[in-house]
Amino acid sequence: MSHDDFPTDRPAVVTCGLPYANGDLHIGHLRTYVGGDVFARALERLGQKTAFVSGSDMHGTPVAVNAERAGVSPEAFALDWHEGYAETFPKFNVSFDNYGHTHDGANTALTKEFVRSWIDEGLVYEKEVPVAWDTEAEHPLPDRYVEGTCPYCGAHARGDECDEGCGRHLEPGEIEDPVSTITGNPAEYRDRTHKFFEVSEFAEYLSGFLDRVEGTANARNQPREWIEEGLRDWCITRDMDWGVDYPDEDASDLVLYVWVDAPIEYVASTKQYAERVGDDAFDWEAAWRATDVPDDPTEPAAGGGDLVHVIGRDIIQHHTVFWPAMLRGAGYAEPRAVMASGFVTLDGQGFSTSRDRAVWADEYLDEGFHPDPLRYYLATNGGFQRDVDFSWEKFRDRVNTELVGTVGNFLYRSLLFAHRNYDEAPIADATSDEVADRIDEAIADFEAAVNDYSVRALGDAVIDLARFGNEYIQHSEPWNLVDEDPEAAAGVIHDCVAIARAIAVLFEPITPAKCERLWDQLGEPGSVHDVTVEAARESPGGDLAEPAELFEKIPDERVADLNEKLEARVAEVEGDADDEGSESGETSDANGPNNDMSDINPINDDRIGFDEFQELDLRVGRIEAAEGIEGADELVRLRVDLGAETRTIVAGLKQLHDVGELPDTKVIVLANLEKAELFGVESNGMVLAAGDEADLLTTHGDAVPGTTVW
Ligand code: B3M
Ligand code: ZN
Repeated sequence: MSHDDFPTDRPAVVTCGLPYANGDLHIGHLRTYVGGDVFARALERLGQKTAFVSGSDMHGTPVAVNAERAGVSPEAFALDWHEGYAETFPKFNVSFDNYGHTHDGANTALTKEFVRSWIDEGLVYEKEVPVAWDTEAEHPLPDRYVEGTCPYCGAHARGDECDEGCGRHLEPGEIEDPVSTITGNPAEYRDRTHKFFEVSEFAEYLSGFLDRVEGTANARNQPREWIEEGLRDWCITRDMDWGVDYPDEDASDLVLYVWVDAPIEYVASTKQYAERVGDDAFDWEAAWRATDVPDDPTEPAAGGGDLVHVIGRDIIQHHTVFWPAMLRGAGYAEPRAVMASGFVTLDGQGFSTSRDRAVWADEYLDEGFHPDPLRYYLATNGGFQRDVDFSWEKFRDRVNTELVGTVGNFLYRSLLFAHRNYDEAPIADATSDEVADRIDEAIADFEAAVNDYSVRALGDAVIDLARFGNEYIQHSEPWNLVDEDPEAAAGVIHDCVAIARAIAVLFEPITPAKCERLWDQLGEPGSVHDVTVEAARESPGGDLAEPAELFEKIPDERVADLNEKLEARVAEVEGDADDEGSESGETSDANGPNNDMSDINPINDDRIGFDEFQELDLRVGRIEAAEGIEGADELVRLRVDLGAETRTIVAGLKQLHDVGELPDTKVIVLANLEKAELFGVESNGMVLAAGDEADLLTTHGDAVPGTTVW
């Protein structure tokens, strides 16, 4: 089933993964929230009724462990961080319609309702499982209280997730060589009775769901492997005090696993929003509840709205396997899309809270930077699912070139000229056809970006329009026309103001506060946050205010100063303590190379001769078979027909392509590349692909496998 394009006549809900209420936010964390906010605003600009919700994740061991270290109760600890987040997000113009938390009554009540419906449906059973135990502290060791070795890939892992290796969720009892994080002692396994949710019942349903779900390619493709290798039931209780109590007397000593009540907050938070604004403004049940759940597992439930989850790429399994099963089991609608963002690295390396190697959210603002340039950087620096790198140099370059040089420059020269030469917005009869068409094209690009779940393409739509604006004003030379042909000059300026107005509307999702200021400068009534893209087509008519530069250039000295501060801080911490390395759960080199391939590199001026080119043996190939490689979350093993022979080639395509659809694709292969061993597989050649999304190079005619490529 393919979904209707946005905007639809259903209510949409955009959610952001809930931050654990357990520590400071740095700009790496902000990527998902900015991405979600941009997407929600873009939907609203298309006229889609949208609720944008999230909340703090208050429960579980991520909070309990840190609260224990801080010597305070988990509740007080989590509430404190929660209040901080609730203040920080709006400072970055991340404007949730509701930002709740998982410990409030709305969520705990709804969570219990979910669990009761699963019990009623016969989807919950009891089983004895080995639970890690610290015999010295006499303490059960759920989740982050235990560390050890992942049984799937051998990486160092936490009790419930292989955070440094294959990314899989781990069930209690699975981790090998368990060690207590309380005492550092080897842990013992003890049998305990726990409750299980029958995820295995949903295998057929989930496989169909993955065919339907939209969003980024990693979220659509990665889970197939987990389903194909067989779904295990999910332990939904823990031996802890902190959490939502299991809603049944026979297990009153257990709390629910944090991943049960956490996503339910998406629903609870929407409900809180609806209760505040009234059902007419937003009907949470129409958005979330199914009107009918068919018995046939291949059929989606009827009813519901357009649910879009924006998350980090480390929690794809929770959102594409457990969560859809949880929803289906409780009579709710299914997600329409999952957008999973890559991580952010800092100057090529992981952020590290313990080493203070981070650009903190508050610090960024305290340095006097406006939030919108950071939003622009985070939203557009790479495809959403790719890891991106932040450095002050790269930030400066993007701000100075694109925001100041392209957008700001166009706006300032157009509006200044208009303001100086005309008392009010220069009203020609209408926008010229050329400019009206170009604005229509930008609107079409914007709509396509939303339907493609690409926040980056939303930015491109505006930058391209501003580039056009600069060329247009440059070649039309209104400053020369103003005396000779004032009417023609007024026409050009009208066109430029029309482009400026369209920029204000179309750039609103990414730089909302700056666009509101631009809207005021244009003398437009109301708020740009309330208009739809149709407003980008309307003729400008406001009284122009004296324009001011919209974006500020970042001088080189500023960058040097910021780098020095960061280095000094890291050196100070390193002087104080041994290097602990990147903390688990934070971005680090282990999360993949710096894939910041987004910027178009200048073309290499170092020429090579034709002879050197001929040394590359490039051939047409045809993929015969493709499969994932155990333990490698990006790699696939391809069997490629090269005419004279068939080769095994390893390629980093797993997160970017549907592996099942690769066979029969024609590709271009560098056939005489040295062999290399990757995850135990010998790769004999390289498949060529372009850019961030690994767009595979192919042929457009009938060239057969083995044909040489020149
Ligand atoms: N609290 C944070 C994380 O694992 C976790 C997300 C919950 S989303 C429902 O990234
Ligand atoms: Zn693993």
